Amino acid sequence: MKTIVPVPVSVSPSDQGYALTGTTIIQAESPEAVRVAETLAVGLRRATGFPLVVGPEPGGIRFTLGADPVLGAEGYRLVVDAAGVRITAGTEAGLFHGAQTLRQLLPPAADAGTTQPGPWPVPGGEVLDHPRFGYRGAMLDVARHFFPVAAVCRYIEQLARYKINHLHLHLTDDQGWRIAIAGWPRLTEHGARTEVDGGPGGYYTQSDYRSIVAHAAAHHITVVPEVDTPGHVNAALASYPELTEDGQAPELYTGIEVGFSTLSVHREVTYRFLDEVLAELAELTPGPYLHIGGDEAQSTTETDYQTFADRAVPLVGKHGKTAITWHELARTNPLADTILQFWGTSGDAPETIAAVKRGNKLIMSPANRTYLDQKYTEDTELGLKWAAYIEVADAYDWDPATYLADVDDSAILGVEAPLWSETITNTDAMDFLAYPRLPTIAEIAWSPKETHDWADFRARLATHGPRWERQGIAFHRSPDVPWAD
Ligand code: TNX
Repeated sequence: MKTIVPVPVSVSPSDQGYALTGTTIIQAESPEAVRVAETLAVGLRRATGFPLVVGPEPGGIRFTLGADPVLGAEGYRLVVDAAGVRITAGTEAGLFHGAQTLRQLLPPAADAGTTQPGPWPVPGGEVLDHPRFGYRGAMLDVARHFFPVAAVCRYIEQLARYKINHLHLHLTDDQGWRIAIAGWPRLTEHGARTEVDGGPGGYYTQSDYRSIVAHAAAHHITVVPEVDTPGHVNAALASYPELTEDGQAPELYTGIEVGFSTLSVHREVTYRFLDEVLAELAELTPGPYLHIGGDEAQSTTETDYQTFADRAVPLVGKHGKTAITWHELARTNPLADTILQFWGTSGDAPETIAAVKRGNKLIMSPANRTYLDQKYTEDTELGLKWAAYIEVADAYDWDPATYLADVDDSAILGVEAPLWSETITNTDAMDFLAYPRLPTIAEIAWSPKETHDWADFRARLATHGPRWERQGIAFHRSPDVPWAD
């Protein structure tokens, strides 16, 4: 049982294990348990070739829903002995996370996409588990390079394995607007036509977006859509010149500079635009959050930035959602329920710390620890390097509650790992940057602080390499990790 990532709250191994066979039944009675059992069965049938029937009769794997105050909204207990595997939780999300742990207890061959010979032992013992932070996120930038629905759905499946429960989609930037908005069709008819380096770009229809949201929901992941404002808007300005200060549409942009575009903060049409875009996004998005960006607004004057923030943040609330913004917006004194996503590289962040004192909560994404788009070392090929070189040990070696002075767990909603896409165009490239750092940040977000131990972590992480190989994940073979064969 010393293989689980993120490491659980407690693990007590025993030598009485269980093995899946061709007659193993997955027992589930409530609709919640049946849904989780079916999802697990689909995953395991491929590799085992077993029927793994789901039903109410006694079975070797059993999912039970039952109140248990220790477990909270997402916790679970898992017991493995000679009689079988029992997973209990107070919620469907808890059962789902327990099923992910069970997958990690099976041999790596269980992750293969084709039938494998087995055997299928599950080591004996008990796990008690629940998360440190309720928000465990990953961000994917689909604006710099566009990623089709299938690539996003594949990422969702990967996130779920490591108990990440929010997918932040960076849907708009200078290089492209990637979500169809019915009232503003040129955003995608024109503004989605290219991407970094002049590739074809692309966008999600509203039906595409709904299918991403549904796939995420089936994996207990909440989608957080971002439209970045008032900067990072060249694609919108190129599509609707009335949103610019001088009424002139700029050309589409395929470079990787930042900070050169801004919405006009003085024209009423800007706020009608944002209001209508947020209305459609709120309608398409069942989750509680809309992210409105706010980063690197270097072409917006300080007064204009303040004016814009004062009007933009309440528009999110008007549509029944909670606003998330990048931490720069802290200096505008936003409404206290606004969540700030911190992406700085040091604890020197007085405006963010002051906002926390006023009641704003944080999502921690310090760029020198959590940015999956930064290079591992100067010799690894993909990625940028403005924040840091981030090897696995660096991604692991920090604590969200000591990064900023006076910001402890109570002020932190959670942790998120952003994957910016200036240098990546396909799923192999996503894999290389995300693995092994995505599971590393997932452990920082889920596991209790007391479990933090590099030697233990790298040994557990090493056992995941063979799993990723079976899943077709092109990971970085970091020299920090003693990879298993
Ligand atoms: C900074 S971090 C940005 C993005 C870039 C990223 C590249 C942040 C909120 N803004 O516009 O893609 O660096 O690492």
